[in-house]
Amino acid sequence: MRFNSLCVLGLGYIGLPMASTFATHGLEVVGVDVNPEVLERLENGELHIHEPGLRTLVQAALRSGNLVVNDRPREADAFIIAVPTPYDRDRKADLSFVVAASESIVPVLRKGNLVVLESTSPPRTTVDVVAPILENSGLKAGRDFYLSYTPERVLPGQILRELVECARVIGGIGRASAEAGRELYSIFVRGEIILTTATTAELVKLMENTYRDINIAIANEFSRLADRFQVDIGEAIKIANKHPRIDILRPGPGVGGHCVSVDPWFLVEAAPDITPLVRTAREVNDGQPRFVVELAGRALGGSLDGRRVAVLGLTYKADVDDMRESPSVSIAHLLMDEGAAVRAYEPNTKGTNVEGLVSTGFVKTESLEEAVGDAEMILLLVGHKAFRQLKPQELAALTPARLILDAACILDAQQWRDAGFRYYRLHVGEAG
Ligand code: SAJ
Repeated sequence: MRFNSLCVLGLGYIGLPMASTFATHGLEVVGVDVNPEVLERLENGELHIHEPGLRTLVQAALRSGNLVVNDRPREADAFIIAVPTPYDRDRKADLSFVVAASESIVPVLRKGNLVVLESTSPPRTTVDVVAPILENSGLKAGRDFYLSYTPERVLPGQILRELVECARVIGGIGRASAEAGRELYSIFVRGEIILTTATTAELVKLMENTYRDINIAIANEFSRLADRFQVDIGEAIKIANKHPRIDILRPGPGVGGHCVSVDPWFLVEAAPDITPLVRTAREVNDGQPRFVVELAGRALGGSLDGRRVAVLGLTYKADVDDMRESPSVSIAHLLMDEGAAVRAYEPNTKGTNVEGLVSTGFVKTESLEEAVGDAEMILLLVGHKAFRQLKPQELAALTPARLILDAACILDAQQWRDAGFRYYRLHVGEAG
């Protein structure tokens, strides 16, 4: 085997599972992170992120001795860059972590090494940003060392399974770089491995998340139409999806997380003149929290001022603990801006502190009971398992509220109406 040792730069949601998986497949892996707290916790076998099965995997990797952590890369056969690529206030890609990681590899880069970028990046980042930095070593990409781009495509909540089973696209600076990437990833990937160019692979990744964003945007826009025409959107989509070529996604409170709500902007930034659809879809999805708040106001008779609203769910989607870019958090802010008293319950995160919310009078409760105890309205925002299992009688015993707006579109309308609730699913009105 060509690869016996590996450095993984960035020990977040992607880098840590990746480093641990390679380590449990026999490679000597150095996991690199610039955050000393992350390193200290890992050295004690503790994790800074939550993902099903990850703790067991990381602990096994550390126990085997194949995974060690460090604050900078060491010489190795291969390097994987898996650092964040956030966007800044102007919605421009912030490549500073990719640049810093690439620079840190330069002193230890040797002839014959493979460097792989996994971070979601604007088109041409591998060619125009990473290659020139690495070439400061005096070695030439594609000739003296291999350089490829392979996007992570795993779904939070199912990372460990998808890491192994999903098809993987590997784009090289030249065919030999792509082939070297295949040799490395075929150590554990069971899905199909497709070889292409680095820029194609970058674009493929952005196309995937943009396609999802646009499809969610049309579902969200349909929910506004359904409200306008007094139709239950859940029922309408269910019927439309019986058509053999229609598959409308679920409308909801908006699009959050660190991927689908961010990546389309990389395309808009790279080619603003030819991406009006991409931009509009982003704007539609970013406008959905405002629509939900408007519905909440109407359901309460017009004004939110002084009204007591219980928000159920604060993470960006169901059954994860991640609140980054969460539409629920935006909705809580908007409700407070309108003068509502908000108490929110999030079963997947501990503690009562949500950055930016506590200071503005927001209350995050430790239990469902505390959140709904004196509420006038229940605003269901995330389809967590715990909420899908909610029974009307159980909730009725905890709260005086008999008004529920189900923006997650998960409850059985008839069941809640039969139990005496005014139940609305992304519409407000008597029809449906
Ligand atoms: N959402 C809806 N309606 C739907 C589906 C999703 O409103 O029908 C919302 C979710 O509630 C959430 C957001 O969209 O707020 C994104 O959730 P998601 O489950 O679609 O995706 P992520 O962000 O968790 O993961 C995506 C995945 N990309 C695609 O499915 C194309 C994953 O495969 C990628 O690896 C990941 O982005 C990433 O890291 O880029």
